[in-house]
Amino acid sequence: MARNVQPAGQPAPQNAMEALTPEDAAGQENFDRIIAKDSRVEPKDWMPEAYRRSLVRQISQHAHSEIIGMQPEANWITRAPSLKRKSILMAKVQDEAGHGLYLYSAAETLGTTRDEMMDALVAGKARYSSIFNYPTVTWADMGAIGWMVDGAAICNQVPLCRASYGPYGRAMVRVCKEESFHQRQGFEILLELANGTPAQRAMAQDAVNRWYAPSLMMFGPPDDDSPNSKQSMAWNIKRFSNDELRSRFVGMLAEQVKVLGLTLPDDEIRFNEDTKKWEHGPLDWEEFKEVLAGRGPCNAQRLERRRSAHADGAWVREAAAAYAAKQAAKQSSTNAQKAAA
Ligand code: FAQ
Repeated sequence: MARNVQPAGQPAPQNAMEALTPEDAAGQENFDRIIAKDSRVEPKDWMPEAYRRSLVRQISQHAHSEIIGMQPEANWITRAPSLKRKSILMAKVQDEAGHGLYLYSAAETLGTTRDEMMDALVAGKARYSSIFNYPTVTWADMGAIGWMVDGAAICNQVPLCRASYGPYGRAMVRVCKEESFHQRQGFEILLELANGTPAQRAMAQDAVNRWYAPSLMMFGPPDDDSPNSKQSMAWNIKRFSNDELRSRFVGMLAEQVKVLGLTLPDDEIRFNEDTKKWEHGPLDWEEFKEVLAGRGPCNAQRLERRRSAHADGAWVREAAAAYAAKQAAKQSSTNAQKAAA
């Protein structure tokens, strides 16, 4: 497969088409046509190296988020208040593992191995969503995560079902179906608590208060501080800007919180009739930067847990590799026997 091999971080030549081989120039033309038609780029298609890198960046971060995102909720499986809640929570956490696996597979189609991605994660070099660096201190946090975190994930990911890269868009379709169930189960936990004893109601309100701002920050920095958005939107990977999606999410929360009978910890939420957009109060972007820099409340704990899970799983990887090698040897000896017969 021919590739535009312009190294990372180097400016494109003045006349990029002049610097391309004829094969690459034809590939670029085909790629531009696919994007202009709002069609799909598939793994075997030629693609610009920067497009490939940006997809690996986004998809691998997304996969890592799903995997690290299992931790805050797994923390409550043994303490779920009933067998029903326990089985729902276990299923949800398993779903998140599945999402991580679809996404690693999608990233692998771009030529990056799962081992490379996992090594970057355990080495602390890879990003994952800021949201998973906050602690889950009460059972109501399971409700708030489902309603707000999965809700934010849905707002962000439904448009990604139309991402120009085929394997990513297709993975998102399935992920979004499962996220919808996750959101509803979270909403239902909060609804039950909100209609329970005064203490349960207070616990639900406290969880909503704590998860509100971090869930809004999941959409990424404000548009004028988002270095990747413009190009990602030009390539039809992202369909809407970070602020646009955040505004839609606020509108969704503002309506649904009424059904819960709870409140959002933000007096400045309003629908602006002129812009037709939902507005919210200021967010603490310094806190966001601290979390991204690895200094959030649970960053160290999350990474340590992932490292030990990775080390504990070494024997499984070794056993699977040994089994695969045995099967391959068996197959090649069968092939050799057939060829000789
Ligand atoms: N956390 O230029 P932009 C879930 C980074 S899955 C950490 O705006 P972009 C399911 C960004 O990577 C949640 N880092 O970047 C679940 C970039 O750094 P880089 C994950 C963040 O890519 C629920 C830099 O800041 N979802 O919740 C964050 O255009 C419950 C500048 O930002 C996805 O990953 C952040 N919040 O837009 C699981 C969705 N925001 O790479 C378990 C796919 C920004 O240049 C339990 N990803 N950064 O070093 C996306 O849609 C985009 O990548 C954005 C960021 C919107 C996250």
